[in-house]
Amino acid sequence: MNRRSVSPRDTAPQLRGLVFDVDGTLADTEEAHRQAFNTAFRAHGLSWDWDRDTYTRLLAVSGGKERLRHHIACSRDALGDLDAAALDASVNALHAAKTAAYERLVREGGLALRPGVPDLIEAAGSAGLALAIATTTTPANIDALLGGTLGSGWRSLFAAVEDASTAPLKKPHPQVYLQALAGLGLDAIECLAFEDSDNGLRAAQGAGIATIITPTAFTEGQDFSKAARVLPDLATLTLDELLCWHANAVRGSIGTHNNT
Ligand code: XBP
Ligand code: MG
Repeated sequence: MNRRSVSPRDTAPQLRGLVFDVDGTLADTEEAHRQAFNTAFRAHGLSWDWDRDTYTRLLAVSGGKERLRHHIACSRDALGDLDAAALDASVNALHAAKTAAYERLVREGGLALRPGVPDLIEAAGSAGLALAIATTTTPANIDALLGGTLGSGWRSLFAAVEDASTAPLKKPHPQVYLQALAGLGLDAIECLAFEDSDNGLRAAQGAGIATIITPTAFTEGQDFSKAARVLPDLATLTLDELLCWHANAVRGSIGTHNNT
């Protein structure tokens, strides 16, 4: 029997899934989030006003509600003197107002997807890759953004959508990526992740997924040393390049594995 030696390349896992972060990756949304937070503060009679520098620092905390709690604690605001139930109620009310303001901004202002994102989603889907979303943002925000950019049928493009409602442990915890892999029914080595922040990179890495970073003005300068690639955007990225990068990343990990 002809026993052709099987090289690692023959049995190397293929690229079968792409997992996308939302805010900052699919679209440059954080300025809209920042404005929505400030609109909610005014509507609730609060003097808080998060400028870009402040918001850039606060983005180190994933999750809008967690970010509000962090701000209340760090600014020693009077809200911090409330009992747990009253503080919960205040944070939830503020965040609901912010989410409504963000939805209005997105639906009226028409945020576009970042360069290359629509083409990559289409090419990957046509090539039979499974797509997933792994975000710490609120489901309503995803629907407002992707409904306005990919159309009302956007959900059918993604085999799995994991968000703040399904993955309460926020990035850099890997929970949202682990759940996205489970939703895809794929192993980490069969996927690539797309992120914009070091929190997101650490979350995807925690789930074992090689990650491509496209920073924004809010995240440039963060530590992306463990990323598979750092690109200004996805405008010139081709599916063939992705397949080649993935094959190299897998060979590298197989090589590492064989040397251990
Ligand atoms: C980024 C976040 C979110 C948004 C605000 O999400 O951390 O909290 O800043 O949205 P992603 P919410 O993982 O997509 O980068 O107020 O709904 O949390
Ligand atoms: Mg992000």
